[in-house]
Amino acid sequence: MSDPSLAPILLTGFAPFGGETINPSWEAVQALDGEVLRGRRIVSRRLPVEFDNSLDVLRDLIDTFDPVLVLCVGQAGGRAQLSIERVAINIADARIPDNAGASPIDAPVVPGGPAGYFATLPIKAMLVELRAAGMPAEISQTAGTYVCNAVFYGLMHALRDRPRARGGFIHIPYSPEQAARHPGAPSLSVGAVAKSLQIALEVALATDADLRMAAGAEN
Ligand code: PCA
Repeated sequence: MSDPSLAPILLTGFAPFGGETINPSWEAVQALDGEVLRGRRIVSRRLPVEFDNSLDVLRDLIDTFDPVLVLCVGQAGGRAQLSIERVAINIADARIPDNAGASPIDAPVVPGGPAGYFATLPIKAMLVELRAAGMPAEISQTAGTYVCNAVFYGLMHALRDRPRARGGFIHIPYSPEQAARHPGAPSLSVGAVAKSLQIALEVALATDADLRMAAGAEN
C-alpha cells in the first residue's frame, strides 16, 4: 500500500515519433503506473515529442505531484542496451522535426542556463543492479540533441530549486515489433524494459551515495 504522506515517484515516457506507431518508453512506463515502491506510488505520464510543449507539461507535473524522484524514459532506436544517461546539455539541434513541426538548430534548451547538468540518480548503482538482474545496460555519455535531451535538461533545471528531488533519464532500445521493421536493429521487450525500470527506481530509492566504479568510454 502506498503511504499518502510520502512524495510519489514521477515516471514519464513519450508519444510515438519519427513515423513509429508506438513508443516503447510509454508502453513500459504505463505498465508501472500505480505500482508502489517502498511506500511510494509511481505516477506515470506521457510527454509530447515537442521541444516546447514537453517542458511545459513536465514542469506542470513536477508542480502538481512534488515528486521525490523523477525518471524520464525515451526511445533510442538503434541502441542495444538500456542507456542510463549521465549528462544533459543545453543544446537543441533537431535532425528531424518534432511532432509539432519544430526543428531548432543549435538553440539553447533554456536561454542563459548552464552548459549541462548531471543526473542526480545513482547511475552506477543502477547499472550494477540491472546487470545483476540479467538486463543489458550501459552508462551513456550523451542523450543526443533532440527532445529527450531537452526534457532531461529541462528536468534537471526544474529540480535545481528542489534539492529533495532527484532526477535522471534512461534511453531504451526499440521494441521487437519496431525492430522487425528496422532489419538488424537491436531490441528489448516492453516487459523487460518495465522490469528494468522498476529495478532502477528501487535502487535509486535505496541508494544515497552512488557506487564508485568505472563505466566510462574512450570515445
Ligand atoms: N526519443 C526521442 C524523443 C522522444 C523519444 O522517445 C529522443 O531520443 O530524443
